[in-house]
Amino acid sequence: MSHGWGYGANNGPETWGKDFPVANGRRQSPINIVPKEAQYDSTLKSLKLKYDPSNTKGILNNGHSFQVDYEDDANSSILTGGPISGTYRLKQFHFHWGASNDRGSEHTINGIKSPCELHLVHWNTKYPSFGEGASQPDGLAVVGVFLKISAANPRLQKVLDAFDSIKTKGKQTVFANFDPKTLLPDSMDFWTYDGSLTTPPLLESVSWIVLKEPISVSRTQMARFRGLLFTREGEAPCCMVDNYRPPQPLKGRQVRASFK
Ligand code: B30
Ligand code: ZN
Repeated sequence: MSHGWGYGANNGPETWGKDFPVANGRRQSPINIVPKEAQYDSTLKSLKLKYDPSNTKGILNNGHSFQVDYEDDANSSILTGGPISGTYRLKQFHFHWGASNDRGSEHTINGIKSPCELHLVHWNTKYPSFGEGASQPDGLAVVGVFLKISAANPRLQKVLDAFDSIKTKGKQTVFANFDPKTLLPDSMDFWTYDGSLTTPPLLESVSWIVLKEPISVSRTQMARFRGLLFTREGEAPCCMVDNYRPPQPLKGRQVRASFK
């Protein structure tokens, strides 16, 4: 583990518990969602996302995914409603995906994997920063969106077109004026449960909001995700694929649904 955690045989999800014992905690993510077991909760509010595209900071290959970062020093890009109280600020969004289209998502539905999953990461403004929220039980809220193979998604194109500039770990480039709301499906129906970050440090601070309706991605677009590399420039290239954690034990947690 001299190079830290990753998704390989020697540093992958099965090994994370050695350095991060919370990997075996009470509220780990992702989970397998069984819609028949989810409880409809009429008290859940509708989700409200209000994003300011001018807050977009850049796009980065962080060596385990790529992320688009947002300025979070004011309440300009926020999530409210749903299962959360108060206001959560957008920090970044990123994806998890497979080496082939039969896997790649972190959450599964009735055991079914999607080829890719989008995560929009927000932090609770009752705390002073993302970093402080990340260690509080109500500190973070992540909206998860499944991608399904279908028609090419024109809303993804600007992201995909940046990949040439961030092929290797540590590379970043300008990425401006992007409204992640354009990536969301028509329906905001969701499941919600209390969970964790799905990568180390696996902190148990996330209110998960997983949308029922997927967005589309074409086979060709999925192939472009797989052209990114886990590795740095000059290292033996290793394609960024299968960067997902498999479902973790529910341990008695309740999954609630915003819809009947
Ligand atoms: S996720 O949405 O549960 N997959 C983090 C945020 C969201 C998720 C997982 C992790 C996170 O902020 N991790 C700590 C920060 N990272 C930098 C980063 O944002 O990308 C530090 C690191 O791991 O070394 Cu990766
Ligand atoms: Zn994620």
